[in-house]
Amino acid sequence: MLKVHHLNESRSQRILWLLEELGLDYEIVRYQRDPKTRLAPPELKAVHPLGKSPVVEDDGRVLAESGAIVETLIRRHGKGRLSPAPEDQDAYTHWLHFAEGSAMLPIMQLLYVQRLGEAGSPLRPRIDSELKNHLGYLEGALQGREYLVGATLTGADIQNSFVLESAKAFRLLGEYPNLTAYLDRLHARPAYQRAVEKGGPYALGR
Ligand SMILES: N[C@@H](CCC(=O)N[C@@H](CS)C(=O)NCC(=O)O)C(=O)O
Repeated sequence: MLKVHHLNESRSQRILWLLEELGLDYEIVRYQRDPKTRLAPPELKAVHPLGKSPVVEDDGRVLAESGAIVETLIRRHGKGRLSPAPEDQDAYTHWLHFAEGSAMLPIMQLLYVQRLGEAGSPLRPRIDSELKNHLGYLEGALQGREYLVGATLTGADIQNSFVLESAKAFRLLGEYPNLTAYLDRLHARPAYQRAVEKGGPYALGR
């Protein structure tokens, strides 16, 4: 059976959601962040050298990096579900990579710079402008659309959900009505809600 190494309040939540959308059986191995440092416990390094979440074991094969996990699990188990139509394949690949390859960078920079307090303020203008750049790009892409690619949910939406949840946690979504409505739509899905029930408390999902 598939095994998800799940860290609380983390990117692995979207893998639980993916598996719920696909209706697959899976086991959750749970890890808790250190309450002070927010880091994963060292046991995760025994599963994968980076010691980060998500990690998935599928038929004895260890998968890490959430975009790769989303792509691999859909290819192996999706039977066509959550995949793009052939003509949308390039857009799908773009959005799948955009989440971790581009959009998460200014969000992580904001996270770290906020911890510096005043000392971080010289970096803020550049971070703020990159946040606007990436969120504005997503906002435009969702104009008049329910999903990022095609007319139905794909892995690209699941992968980008964590970007928007993190942005919302920093109260960055106020000026983006398309992103706000899109995230609400994703959160309303029964499979999303089942994943949150199974994953445990997930403040980012609110
Ligand atoms: N790009 C990686 C990022 C993995 C990552 O940084 N995961 C975070 C959780 S959201 C983590 O494990 N943090 C705990 C730590 O670094 O100790 C992915 O998408 O899987």
